[in-house]
Amino acid sequence: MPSNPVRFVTAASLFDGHDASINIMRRLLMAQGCEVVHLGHNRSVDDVVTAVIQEDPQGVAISSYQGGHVEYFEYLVDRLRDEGYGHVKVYGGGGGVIVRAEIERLHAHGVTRIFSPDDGQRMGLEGMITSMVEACDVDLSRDEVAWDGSERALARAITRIEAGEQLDLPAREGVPVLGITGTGGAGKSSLTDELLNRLRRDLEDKLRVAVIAIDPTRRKGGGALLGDRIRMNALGGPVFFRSLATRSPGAEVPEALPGAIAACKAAGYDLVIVETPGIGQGDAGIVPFSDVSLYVMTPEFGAASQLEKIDMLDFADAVAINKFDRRAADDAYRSVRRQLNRERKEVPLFGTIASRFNDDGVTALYQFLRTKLGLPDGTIAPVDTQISTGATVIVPSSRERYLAEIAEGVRGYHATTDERVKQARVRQALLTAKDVAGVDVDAHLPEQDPLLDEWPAAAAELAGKTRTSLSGLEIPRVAVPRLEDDGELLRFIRKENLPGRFPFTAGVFPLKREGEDPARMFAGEGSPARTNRRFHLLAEGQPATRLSTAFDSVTLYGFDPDERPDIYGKVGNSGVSIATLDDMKVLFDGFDLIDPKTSVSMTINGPAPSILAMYLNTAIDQHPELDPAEVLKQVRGTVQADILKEDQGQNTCIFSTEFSLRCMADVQQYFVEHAVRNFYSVSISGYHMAEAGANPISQLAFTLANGFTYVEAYLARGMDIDDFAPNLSFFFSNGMDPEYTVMGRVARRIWAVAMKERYGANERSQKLKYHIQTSGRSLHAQEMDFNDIRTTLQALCAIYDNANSLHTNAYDEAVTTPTAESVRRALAIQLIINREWGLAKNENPLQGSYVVDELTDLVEEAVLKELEAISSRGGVLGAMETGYQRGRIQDESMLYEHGKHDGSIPIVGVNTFRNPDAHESVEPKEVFRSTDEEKQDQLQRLRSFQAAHASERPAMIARLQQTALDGGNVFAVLMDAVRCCSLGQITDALFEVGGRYRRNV
Ligand code: B12
Repeated sequence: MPSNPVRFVTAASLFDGHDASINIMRRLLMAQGCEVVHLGHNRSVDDVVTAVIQEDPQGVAISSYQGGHVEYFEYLVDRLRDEGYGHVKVYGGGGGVIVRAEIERLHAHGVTRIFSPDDGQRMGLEGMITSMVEACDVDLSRDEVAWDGSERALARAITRIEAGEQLDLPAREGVPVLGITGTGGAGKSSLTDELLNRLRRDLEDKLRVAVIAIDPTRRKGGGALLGDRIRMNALGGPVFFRSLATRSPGAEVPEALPGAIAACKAAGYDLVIVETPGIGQGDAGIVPFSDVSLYVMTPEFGAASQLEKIDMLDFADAVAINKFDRRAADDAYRSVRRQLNRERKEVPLFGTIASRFNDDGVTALYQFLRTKLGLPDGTIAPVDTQISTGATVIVPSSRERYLAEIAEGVRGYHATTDERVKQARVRQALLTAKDVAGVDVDAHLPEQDPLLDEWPAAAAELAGKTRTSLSGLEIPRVAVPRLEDDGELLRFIRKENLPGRFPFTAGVFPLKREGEDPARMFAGEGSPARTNRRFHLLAEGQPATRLSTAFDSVTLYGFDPDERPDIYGKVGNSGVSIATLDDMKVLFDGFDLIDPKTSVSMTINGPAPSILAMYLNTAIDQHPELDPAEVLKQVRGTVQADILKEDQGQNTCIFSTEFSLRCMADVQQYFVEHAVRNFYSVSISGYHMAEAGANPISQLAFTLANGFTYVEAYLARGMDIDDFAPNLSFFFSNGMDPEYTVMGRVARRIWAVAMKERYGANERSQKLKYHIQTSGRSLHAQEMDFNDIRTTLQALCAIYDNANSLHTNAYDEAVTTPTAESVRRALAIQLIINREWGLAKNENPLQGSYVVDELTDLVEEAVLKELEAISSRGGVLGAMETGYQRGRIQDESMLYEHGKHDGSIPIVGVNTFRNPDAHESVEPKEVFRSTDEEKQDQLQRLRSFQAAHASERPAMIARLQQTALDGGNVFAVLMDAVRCCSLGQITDALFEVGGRYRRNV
């Protein structure tokens, strides 16, 4: 425990969603008594420096995995020094990605310490954190900053006030204070952010606003998560934001609050907003400090009698029922109105949806508060409602229980199976009795089950379909069960069946495609031209061209390359840089995108519609002889585009979730209208959640839940299930745990049963197809050669389970994107299994194993329970609002990482069977870094594209924005827009009409 209050700012670097390690570190920092201002992923140097200036911490801790770390950390240290914050210690890590030479360079430049995986193993997780806390345990309140009203002076003044000092600051009267409080989970910080956003726009940044956000100090350990800043998109300009911990257990407001407010006033701010946590319903602690107070609640307060216990309903100047899109919001509104009317008729009550972009309920609340606080009128047109209107409904409330109903449906299916099995057995027994003893059984004889009638023909289809071993044995491609008991046979048919038959447990195709390995290797590096060469290398000698595109981080976040150091360093690292349609054309040069043997997958999510539009236009331009409509019908591939798992695991969200979901549906609608049948509009992914730390059950349950959410959302948009379900695909990670053996089996069965029984979908729609990538997190920087062994086992699992496509990771996974040499070895792993490995001649090796059957049932039941758990939180979107999935994934990640570091999970070469001769991990001979020349070239190409299309752009951007505002199909316009706008230009334009993503802890 530190002797001074120690504060840290934590984040993942710009365009970097790898937050697994920083989430662990920030939790450990809190556990060791620190106050942590967590900024989350994708944070620019400027975001971090601004946070340092306003929050006045002793240290910052950053993780950076996606390349450009040298530029990022050096720029950070320089900026801090320039701003007068050279005393702030800078810590970082990025696994094996930051190689030893780079660590040395960064230390020499002034970074306090970069922690490598070797450090982690040597010092332990707690050890690393203790060393940081000890070094930062200094009393900042002793260092006075001369009072000039600057952010720096104000921030330090607050630090000193928190330490109990009495400061003599100029008093300023007449500055209004707005107090915001409410129940936990009511969305107070989102609402505060939306109010700030309107204040800034409405008053054109003329008003200086200070925000003080309070979070409780933990009783145990004294640490605090200061989790409001991460939610704020409206910071910048004339806004000062400071997070405070209560520092005394049980208090709603810290003792320093009055002093902090006075300091903000003294520094010349025109409005002070104080946001406090609602600890109990009874608390109205904020009232004495505010001129105007707002109480925020949700429709879910329970029985109307609960309202009598809420003190704030007696004191607040305004009440907002946030999350007004929840079920029974209208009833809640009436009950609260009634309660208010009893005592204080004049108190206005608002219904707001702060999570929705440009919500008119929030605008109404804002306009009321503006008047009440005595602020000047602004430019936003007045709204004449008190509650949100025209709420977009993603999943209609009448279907809110979809996940629970699916779980019930699957259980019901199994119950029916048990019943039918019993009948089949009775029938067989009676017929035997009749046969053997001549008993007259006709009166008791159940009907023959039709599935049993169909069986002999199904089994016969496979007769003679064998592969010959070197010893001359005929190995069945699909082994048919040899069951004599009708009950057992029926159970097999209902629960398993042969591959290609409902419920598709063993696979969605009767037989594997011959002459086409399921290999699909993920690749992307540097410039489009360089990646194009890698693609040709991977495709060489393969009967089919199956490419998978990794984009660099700048592209993943929908931006354009730029000279700014924290952007520049990332151009062409960790993937290929694609900013324009011209880049896309170079990327796929020499590949015929409508060849039936060519299919391309693209890992892109936030800006997926723009990148997809570039891809489809590339295919169209490759074939000037064909009608574009014809090209669209033929093109084959997948775009990941799964925004739900982005919020839950991968973090490349850029637009508001609601806008992203709408764009996904626009793409799907466009596919339906243009008969794009061979392209998957989404790859519903569990991979990223697993790599972020989710265990296999959570991975599977969260992914299926997301998949069913898309189904519900598209149905609600009026699309027909069989028009879109075949465009959905899935993507999982296969790690080392036992559950991975049955991942595909469980996924296919649940999906098929739900599709058939709940949604009445046809057979094509019932088939769940998925890609597997072996687990990256299971590969380590230590004893890298051993990684291939892990990958081989995971690949074997995938192939046995009939995955439809497979990426095998390279042994240097923990350090670099694969080199030509390492990727070749990785590809060899799956080729060896497919072409050399004996049992792989058979295509259903898992069927009939007792343990596999039992595992399938166990995993399935665990997944169904999780679906119910999500359902009870309001479905996937409801659970996301409270960070349920993220929280679960972080807990599970922590469990694994602790086990890895304390040795309770044995990892060969890492925490057991360690190489006695090596003290430091051996780094690979070659690591990938994009060259300066490539980066410059990309900038050049971007600028010339922009210049060439400068005149067409304004009208196109206007059309795009208008379509978004009018509710038209955004994707249809993007198909034109990519011809004259770069990726970053499109993203910027859409931010203005779709809203930005709001991060969650
Ligand atoms: C998990 C992971 C993911 C997850 C991230 C989930 C999440 N929310 O964090 C997912 C699947 C989403 C992902 C995606 C991508 N990833 Co990734 N990912 C990894 C992986 C497998 C593990 C990293 C990790 O978190 N490890 C767990 C931590 C706790 O352990 P550690 O890394 O060993 O760190 C130790 C120390 O360094 C220290 N530490 C680390 N950070 C910090 C910070 C502080 C303050 C302290 C004190 C200590 C500390 O703690 C550990 C102690 O032992 C690595 C490969 C690998 N095996 O390392 C690739 C890897 C980092 N990813 C990579 C890439 C390329 C990507 C993508 C860009 C791919 C793409 N083009 O689409 C995307 C980008 C996504 C995005 N959002 O921006 C590359 C980076 C290559 C490079 N820089 O040259 C890697 C190396 C894989 C590879 N070989 O290609 N990834």
